[in-house]
Amino acid sequence: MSRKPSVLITGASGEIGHALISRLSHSDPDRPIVTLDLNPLPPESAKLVKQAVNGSILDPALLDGILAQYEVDHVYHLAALLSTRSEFSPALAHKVNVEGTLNLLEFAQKQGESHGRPVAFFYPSSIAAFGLPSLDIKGQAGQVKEDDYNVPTTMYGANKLYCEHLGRYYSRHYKQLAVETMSGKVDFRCIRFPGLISAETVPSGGTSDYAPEMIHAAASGQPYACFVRPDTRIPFMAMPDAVDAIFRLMDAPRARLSRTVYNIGAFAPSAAEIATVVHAAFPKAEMSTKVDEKRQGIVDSWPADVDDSAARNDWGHAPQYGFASAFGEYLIPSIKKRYAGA
Ligand code: AKB
Repeated sequence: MSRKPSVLITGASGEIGHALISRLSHSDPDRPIVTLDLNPLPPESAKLVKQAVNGSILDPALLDGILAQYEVDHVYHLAALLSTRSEFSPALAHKVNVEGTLNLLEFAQKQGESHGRPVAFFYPSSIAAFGLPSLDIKGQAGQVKEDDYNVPTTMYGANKLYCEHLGRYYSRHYKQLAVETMSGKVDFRCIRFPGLISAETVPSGGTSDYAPEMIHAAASGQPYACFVRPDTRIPFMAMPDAVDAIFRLMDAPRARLSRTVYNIGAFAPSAAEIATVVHAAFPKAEMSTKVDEKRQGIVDSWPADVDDSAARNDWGHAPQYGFASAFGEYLIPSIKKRYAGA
């Protein structure tokens, strides 16, 4: 049994988990990593963690077992059903995304009470927390601030927005009327991510997936029909910058943080601009457009770009990759290598 300060990562077999485990195991090799996921970890991640628990964040017995066995002082709660997937099973999405998050916040509070220190809790929110009412307003809104247009149209977006509030509650107002003196022990920190693009993994179940799907399909020689109009624009970020942002936010002194929830951005290309760079790198790629009106409606409700000045000022958000360098220096070379010989 280990009582060393440990990290718990839920949803660890997903895209962010894959990149986070690799970075955490190098930056802090003495801190054991415990993961909780319905799916087994890929072998390259599994060898970097102390224990990979297979199971659900909705299973209290599993969380109690981890609570008893480890002294967790960092939680990265990544498990979620993404936006497209959630629209097919909204009640299940609510269970996983909201009840699951509540379970993890309770877990963190109990851990903090048992070892007496605040538990740093990272929560990935999303541009899906926004809801722009029309394309005209989206066009006029430009870079949207955190507190504007918080009227999401999807179950996933509504879940993310509510969980941002739950985190703020656990962090700042927990049991404010209770007579006992036990204060909130959760140090909740949240980033609203744009669409993420990784060279290592292909996402599933999201609505920003058209960008990563386009490039992975081109590199692996598969035809691809993009499900949004060429003029569709939302913010994106390369995965290494997303993980870098998580590290910067988690390392920032609490006193520097003026908010619990931060927008971050890097670049905001249209689908046509993405197709052009992908085509330049893979001239034989067969790319077309077949608009899925329903998924298009979701992406149209997301902002064309975000104002991330609070993240830049408070904890030094500074993405390394812009649009040209994300594709030219990271995605295209790594993806070419990945599919070489396939
Ligand atoms: C999704 O498309 O659901 C996610 C997101 C933008 O949060 N990638």
